[in-house]
Amino acid sequence: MMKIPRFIVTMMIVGTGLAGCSSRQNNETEITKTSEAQAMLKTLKSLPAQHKFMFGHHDDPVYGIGWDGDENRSDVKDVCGDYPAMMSFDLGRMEIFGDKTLDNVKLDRIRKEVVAQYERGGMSSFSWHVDNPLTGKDSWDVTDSTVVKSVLPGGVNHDKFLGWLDKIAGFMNSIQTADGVKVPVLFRPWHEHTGSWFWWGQNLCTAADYKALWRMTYERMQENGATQLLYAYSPGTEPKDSTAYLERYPGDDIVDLIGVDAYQFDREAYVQSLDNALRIMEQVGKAHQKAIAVTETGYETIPDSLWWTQTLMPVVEKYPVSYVLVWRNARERENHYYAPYPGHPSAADFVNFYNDPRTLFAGDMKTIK
Ligand code: BMA
Repeated sequence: MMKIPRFIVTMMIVGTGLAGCSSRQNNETEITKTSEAQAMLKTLKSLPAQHKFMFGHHDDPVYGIGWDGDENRSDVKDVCGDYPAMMSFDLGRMEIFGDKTLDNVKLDRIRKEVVAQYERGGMSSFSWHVDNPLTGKDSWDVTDSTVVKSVLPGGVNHDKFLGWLDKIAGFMNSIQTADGVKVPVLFRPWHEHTGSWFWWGQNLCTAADYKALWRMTYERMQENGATQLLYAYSPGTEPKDSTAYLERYPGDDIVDLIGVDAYQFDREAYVQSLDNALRIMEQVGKAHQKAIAVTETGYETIPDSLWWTQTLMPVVEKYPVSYVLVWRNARERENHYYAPYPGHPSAADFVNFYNDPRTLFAGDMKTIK
């Protein structure tokens, strides 16, 4: 049983009178997750035993190849007839802009889509390509290795950064159904930290500071009452064994799902590294009782017409994954897409992947146990 942090106790006392709290509890119970978040986690964990996994796509319903902002549209749906079961969105730069993200998607639109996805039985997750709070540049600015330190307690950017976390929590808390239920979502901050291309990456901070960053993030979300969140830990494929995979793991009391972000450049290397990562994650997932998922993957432009059934499926079918998510179909950047669109050479193979009884799309979610 985890130690109950002081702020939770405070929240339990002040939180008992809050409106719209769908899983209100009395002040003898520890509030760590809403009942909706618990149900979401239960579903994620139950899928592998049913030999099923969810297919996911980033920014799926907000833009695609040749379109931007249309309603009720999705490249995935245009190809196979259904939305992905998992959608993901990014919150990068909302901490700066307030109303839109770094990929120029309005927060109002994301909120609406996350609610719609929940109501059709699907799930949503969020990554956060957060700006570098020390230099004012983007999350890929790795010119300074004191940035993580600067946001931790005692650091020059601590207060400013808590403000950014509050904005994230405020947005998450604003995603509610018409009945005032906060929609449960998977939050996946500080991703790909085993590489060194983000300011929170491997060579940019110590393991202790990275873990402290996670804990501070989690605690601030809890303090803001964002108990509808599940949390995903998502390294890249750099760790070659479970010790390396867990080197910066923030703790079982925070993390709900463990993942990997793995992209194909060379087929052999991809298959090998994804397979190795999943083998490690299967062990870690069992030992720590966590769901596992391929939190980001893909082959940019999918220049292989049989990629879905001949490359992706043969690796992921060997492991108890809850979902597999491909990255976005950029409308503003040429040749930066990871899901097929009508007429794409891999569309027919994607339909075969869709028809495989093991893959779940949004319409399948109401039928699973
Ligand atoms: C990256 C690219 C960028 C994008 C970022 C956040 O992998 O797709 O173009 O801004 O993700 O979505």
